[in-house]
Amino acid sequence: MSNDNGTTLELIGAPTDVGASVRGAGMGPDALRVAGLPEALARQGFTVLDRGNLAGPATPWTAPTNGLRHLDEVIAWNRSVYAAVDTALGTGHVPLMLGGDHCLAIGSVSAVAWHARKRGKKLRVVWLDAHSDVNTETTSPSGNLHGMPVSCLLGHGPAVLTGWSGERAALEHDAIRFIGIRSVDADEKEAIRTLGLHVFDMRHIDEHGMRTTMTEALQDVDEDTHLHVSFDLDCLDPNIAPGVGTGVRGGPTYREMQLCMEMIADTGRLGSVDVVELNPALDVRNQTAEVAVELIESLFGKSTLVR
Ligand SMILES: [Mn+2]
Repeated sequence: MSNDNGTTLELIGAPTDVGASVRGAGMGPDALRVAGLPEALARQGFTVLDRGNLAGPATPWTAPTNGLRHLDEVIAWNRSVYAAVDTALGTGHVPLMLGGDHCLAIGSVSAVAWHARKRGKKLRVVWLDAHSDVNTETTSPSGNLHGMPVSCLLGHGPAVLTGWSGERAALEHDAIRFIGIRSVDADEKEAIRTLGLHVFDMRHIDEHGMRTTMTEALQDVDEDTHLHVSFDLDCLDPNIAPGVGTGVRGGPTYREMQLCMEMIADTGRLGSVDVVELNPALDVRNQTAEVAVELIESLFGKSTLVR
């Protein structure tokens, strides 16, 4: 291809709602394909390898056991995601894990953390979300694991879901920046304080703007940093992204989110991405998937303005 930019992106579909509260996120990967994600990235000069969808257990929709819902199935799906992301990174490719719900970030970020550690790279995770996802089996009101991936990655989740990166904690508390947060349970607020997490909530964005917020969030990203973006589509305001299971009003606007993505792209350090919680069953004419594709284009360096 004449405009080949030398980077290969691997699309890894993980079609499951195993950690979610409502059904439908399992259709997310195909909705992103229908919205033209592979073609859009190819037009930007990337070589795009669509690995198709991983296989895994059906969601049983049973009640939680010991505060955790569908734990065995969550482990199985995350093992598959870990293996696929590990393979992509091992080949020098950039993995895009298409969820699926946000529990799948346990597998993907653990694999990224293992690679970063092996190469002596600093890992920085940008967590774009309405929620802080830092519940545990003792604090979660629902037992749904899509509300717990951050705890697991920090080494505080159930033992079977921690330590996959070679250390108990895949992430140190100061390796993650939360953007767009506006729905935090009381116990999660306590956890954020106790753990010393860096949370840029909607009030911060309201008061300082997205530009200052992202400047702060990306401040110490340098040439030795592997940047991972975990993009929960419920970060967006439900007006522009209705196709999510747990929407919360008052999120970033389309333009604010574009700027967020463009500033991440400007670092030149993006090495892996999750796109999760797209729920086509709740969407309107696939518009959330289409917005997601436009934002992912910006995340990979397409400027919406002429520069
Ligand atoms: Mn989330």
